[in-house]
Amino acid sequence: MIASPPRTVRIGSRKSQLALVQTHWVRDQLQHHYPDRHFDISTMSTQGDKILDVALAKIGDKGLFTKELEVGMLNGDIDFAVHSLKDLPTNLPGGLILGCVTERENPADALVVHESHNDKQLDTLPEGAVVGTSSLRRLAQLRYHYPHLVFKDIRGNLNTRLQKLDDGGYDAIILAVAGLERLGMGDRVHQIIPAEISLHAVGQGALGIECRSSDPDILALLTAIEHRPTALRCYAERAFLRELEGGCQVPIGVNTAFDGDTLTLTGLVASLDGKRLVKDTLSAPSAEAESLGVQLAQSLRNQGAQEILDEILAEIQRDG
Ligand code: DPM
Repeated sequence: MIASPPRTVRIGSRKSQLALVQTHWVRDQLQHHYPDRHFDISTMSTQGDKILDVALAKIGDKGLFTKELEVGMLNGDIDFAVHSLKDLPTNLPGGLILGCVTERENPADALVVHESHNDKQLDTLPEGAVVGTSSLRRLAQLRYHYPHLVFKDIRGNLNTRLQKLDDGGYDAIILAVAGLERLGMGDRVHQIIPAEISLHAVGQGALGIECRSSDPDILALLTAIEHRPTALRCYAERAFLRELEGGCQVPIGVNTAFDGDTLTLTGLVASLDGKRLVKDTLSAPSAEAESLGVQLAQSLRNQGAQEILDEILAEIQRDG
């Protein structure tokens, strides 16, 4: 009997420039490991790509950038989807799993400045300088440290945001280092924001591949590009977020590091006015990554994080 040739692997991606760069990178890696397999990319627009004028935190749907791709996987139109891991909800629809996490790039945030501030850093931006971000996490932590700065929403893809900055609508904006670097715009990173000032988002800087839990062929292929230390760090971070989050974007930041097999997780919950920060650090062996995240979440709750989360949820619902 002649075995039938292996099926073509269909990869799903959002259409944004960043998403396509990430998906092509994954495709190229897999093609290198499996020269005889055929890989195809299909692109889809997600809700998050269509709604560009509303602050993300107010849309409130956690699957903003993933839902259409998930329907595609459950229908069998595509076999897996490549996401920025930080955009992948911590609870996935039944039948789908986080099948693979790739090696993380720099997970920090960057300050990007208007040319008139080329000689400044976060510490030296003048009173009243307008800083663009739509991330409640960035907003709350930066307000805490720099109450004299003014924060203003900014939406759109990376190029749109950089254009709005260069056109003078903002004195500075905050973006992920990893996104700028992947798009070949690493030269726009003016200052890497230190973890002591602002903790990064859960999963930031890593790619997450979502696939059907019942698809051993795809799961086996993906092991070739899995980066275990990144995966363990992100499991801890995602367990922390899953344990804390309501149904909306809240100011939650993390940092993780390995020392031998010991994983250390720092987590933070901040109030929107930047007046209160609840922050703590715990360590555990890497095999206990998920329970480390859960434990840290419980510890922050006991230190006042729950009141902050309840207030934010009420505020977002009130503002509709
Ligand atoms: C999520 C947030 C943002 C993105 C919220 C946060 C930033 C939104 C904004 C969950 N997704 O980080 O607190 O600043 O208005 C996003 C970016 C990347 C993936 C761009 C960015 C690239 C970096 C990566 C948008 N998603 O954060 O500057 O892959 O980690």
